[in-house]
Amino acid sequence: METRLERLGDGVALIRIDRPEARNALNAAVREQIAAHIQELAADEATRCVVLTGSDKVFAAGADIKAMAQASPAEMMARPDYWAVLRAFPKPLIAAVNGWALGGGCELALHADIIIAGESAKLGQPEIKVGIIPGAGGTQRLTRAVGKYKAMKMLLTGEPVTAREAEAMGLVSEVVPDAEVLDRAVALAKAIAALPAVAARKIKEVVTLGADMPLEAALALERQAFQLMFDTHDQKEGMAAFIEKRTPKFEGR
Ligand code: CO8
Repeated sequence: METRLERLGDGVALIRIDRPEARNALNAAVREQIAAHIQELAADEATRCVVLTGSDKVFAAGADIKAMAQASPAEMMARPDYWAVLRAFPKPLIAAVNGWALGGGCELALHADIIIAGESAKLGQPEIKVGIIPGAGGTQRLTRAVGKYKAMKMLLTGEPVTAREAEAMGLVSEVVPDAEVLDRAVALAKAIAALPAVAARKIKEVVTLGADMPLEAALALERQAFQLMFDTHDQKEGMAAFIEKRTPKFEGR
């Protein structure tokens, strides 16, 4: 297996990409396995938050160039869209990035809701250097995350940015020492997993869908989700606990 799924307890699962001989390049097997893990975790009641990581040297070096160098457009079109599973994943997803996150690897990180990067991490969209363009959201998610002028510079030159540059442009949530990336991501995941799960999912849904809607429609979506919270156990419990000055006991419903 090129990936591993681990249950860390406290509502957190960890997916590791482990294909060191190809710098975690995302061949069909890796993409299929990630999609299978994500699908399993989406259906798993006990999982509240997921961390996705690579190794300490590389998050992922992109799509597998060797597996597509001779491909025809029809063959590329016939490939399963494993990314659809990630796009539809309703639970918070944290990318823990050490080393290179390039091309499809950077796009994979961009599917996450929070990105924790190590100080030595480098993120980039080098597709232009091999004669293609990003194909899993690099022209769209990256531009929405950092704005046209930072995105264009990365996309048109293919040059990566450092973790600190990525942080300054809003491409990562937090930069930490390399050795602390996974621990920090898992600690954040556990903190999120301990909070009301319905609210977490609704925040993800409203932020993600709302980003592509006109403001008034997005605000209406937010209002409806906000109102729906008042039908959850965790809203009643959270507010009662605040008023009674005690620790809430959230049940994820
Ligand atoms: N695909 C296939 N093999 C790769 C890839 C890759 N993306 N990256 C590295 N490898 C292989 C190398 O070919 C080499 O294999 P071998 O030992 O057989 O020669 C091995 O991994 C080690 O690579 P390096 O010697 O280059 O390792 P370094 O540590 O010196 O460098 C780098 C690491 C900087 C990550 C370097 O390997 C690199 O630049 N890789 C290519 C990065 C790149 O161009 N990525 C973009 C690919 S295109 C893309 O992602 C399009 C996305 C489209 C949609 C997504 C669908 C999944």
